[in-house]
Amino acid sequence: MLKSQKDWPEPIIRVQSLSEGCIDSIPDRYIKPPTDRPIVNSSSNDDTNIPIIDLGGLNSDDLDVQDSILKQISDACHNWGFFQIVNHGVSHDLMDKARETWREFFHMPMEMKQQYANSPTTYEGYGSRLGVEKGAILDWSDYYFMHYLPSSLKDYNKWPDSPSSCREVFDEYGKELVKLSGRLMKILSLNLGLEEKILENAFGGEEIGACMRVNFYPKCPRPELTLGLSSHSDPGGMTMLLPDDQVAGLQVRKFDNWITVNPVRHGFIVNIGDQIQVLSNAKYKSVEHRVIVNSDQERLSLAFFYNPKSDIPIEPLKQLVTPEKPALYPAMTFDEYRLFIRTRGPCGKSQVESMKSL
Ligand SMILES: O=C(O)CCC(=O)C(=O)O
Repeated sequence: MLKSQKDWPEPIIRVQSLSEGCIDSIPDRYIKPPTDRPIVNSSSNDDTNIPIIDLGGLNSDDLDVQDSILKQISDACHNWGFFQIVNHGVSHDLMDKARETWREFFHMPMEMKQQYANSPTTYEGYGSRLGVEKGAILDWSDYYFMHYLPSSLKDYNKWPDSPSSCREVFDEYGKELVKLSGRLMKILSLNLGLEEKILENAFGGEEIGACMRVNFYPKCPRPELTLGLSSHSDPGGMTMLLPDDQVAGLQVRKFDNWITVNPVRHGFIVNIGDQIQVLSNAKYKSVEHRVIVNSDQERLSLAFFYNPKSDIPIEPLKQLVTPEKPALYPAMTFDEYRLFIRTRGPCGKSQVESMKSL
């Protein structure tokens, strides 16, 4: 049985400090095995991108327009597990402010950021690794992790008080993203042929969880040897990613290929997490993704995770379990589930695959 650990197994080194200090090499701890290394700066002209879906028509009175958006989301979930949304209702100004506030945070002097250094007990605060295995190969990124919901976990003392806009901006951003996530959860439920509140209710209704990880990927002199974030599927319910508006880096697995996402301006990248894979009895699948870094530019992204209440059992919805399609997963709480990535770090889809009971 995995247990949460109080301390990191080794002294924490900030990747940002490494990046500022290294000219043309990176420490061995960040060098991935050859099979995991990315192909960077490939000259391929492939312009494959994940689907881009305009949600504007959801407010239309025309039912055909609404149906067409539901169908696009359904296709994107089945074919990609990822899509980008535009006209989603979140103010562009708020999106820009959120990004700028966090960029400012990561550019503050190290002593100020260190006040928020995190531990593996809750992960809240300023961090530089996922997983607590001694000697693990690490990713080329720092991050800031914070809870938004339930309100019992929301602790302003664990949110940076500088830059001064940080708390106000994240409060507003969280509120908007919870609203948007709720709308998408309804669509995902309807697309399963079920009542629109089914997924939300299975997540715990009013008591759902939400948290955010702001990822900061400093410049890296040897991007072909490492990853900003190793391949993983998201352990939670659904993720709304605000990517960097200047620098690409997210790659999504499509069969044996890695597709680099070309972010659309003022869009969010949405992806299905493991908890929705479990609830839908694998009708929806979480998809592996990873992040590549580059030598010329740093990159920043805000991943907002919309999750089930953490202490209720999550298992395939009974409406989706039949003699022909028995339950593929046993019940497990999200608290138990997320200990895996918190202990071992990002490991592809190994956790949800290993849970399969058939
Ligand atoms: O930085 C990105 O584009 C992706 C981040 C991500 O996958 C995560 O935070 O789980």
